[in-house]
Amino acid sequence: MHLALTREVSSAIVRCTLTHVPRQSIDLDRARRQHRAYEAALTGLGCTVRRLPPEPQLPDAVFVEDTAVVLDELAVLTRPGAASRRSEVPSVAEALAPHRTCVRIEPPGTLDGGDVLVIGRDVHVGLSSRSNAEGIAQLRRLLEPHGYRVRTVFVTGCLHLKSAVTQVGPELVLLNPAWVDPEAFPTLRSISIDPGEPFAANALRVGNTVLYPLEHPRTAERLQSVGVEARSVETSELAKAEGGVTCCCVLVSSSTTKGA
Ligand code: CIR
Repeated sequence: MHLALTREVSSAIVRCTLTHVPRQSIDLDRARRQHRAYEAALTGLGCTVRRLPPEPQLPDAVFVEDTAVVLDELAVLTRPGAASRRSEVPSVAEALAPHRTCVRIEPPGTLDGGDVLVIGRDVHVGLSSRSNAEGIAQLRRLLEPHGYRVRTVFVTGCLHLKSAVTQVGPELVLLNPAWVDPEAFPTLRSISIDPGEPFAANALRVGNTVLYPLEHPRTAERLQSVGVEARSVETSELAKAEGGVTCCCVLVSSSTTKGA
């Protein structure tokens, strides 16, 4: 159903970029164990997991989501807002080339995949410290010819749009109303996170199931109460690097392949 590109946790992760969370010590072995369990969970949901080459010099390279936006028609290689992350893109470009026509965000545009939430033909893009107006304008020019609507969404207090809101059902989003205005999604139903779990809005939807962090049990109960089927994964170590469940893979739908 999906190819899932992942990358092992870099041995340099202790030097990761941080914006909204204080630095805490990260246990590399534990982070890698949790990451392997995450990959196994993806496999359990029907994905074929393909690991990109390791990047021992690039602290944030496990967060592959930020390097590409993959749609059925094409893939957009991003220009991450953090300059330290731009060398993560070439290996992702190489892995995507057999599957999609690839286009790029060019300077002075910046865009992180974590700011891009695709729901049907609507592409919601967070205007954040990582994705600038020029990057969003370029994305709009690249996607509108394919029938997508690109909408700018304002986010505050968090790293990316998908720290604040993700899709958890066909017409349902999970969001933190302190970080994103629910009115930005007028045509969708929304459910709020438990206020005691501010980082709980990041869920990864694969088919009709969501991979969801074990660390947010009260929000998990809310999801369950509205019928969302969730599978738990431990994310405590990568959360210290400001990552969540969407960040650690790039999903490539195999229903569409290049040239098909
Ligand atoms: C960064 O600041 O870029 C990394 N430490 C965390 C990136 C997480 N990515 C994501 O939410 N898509």
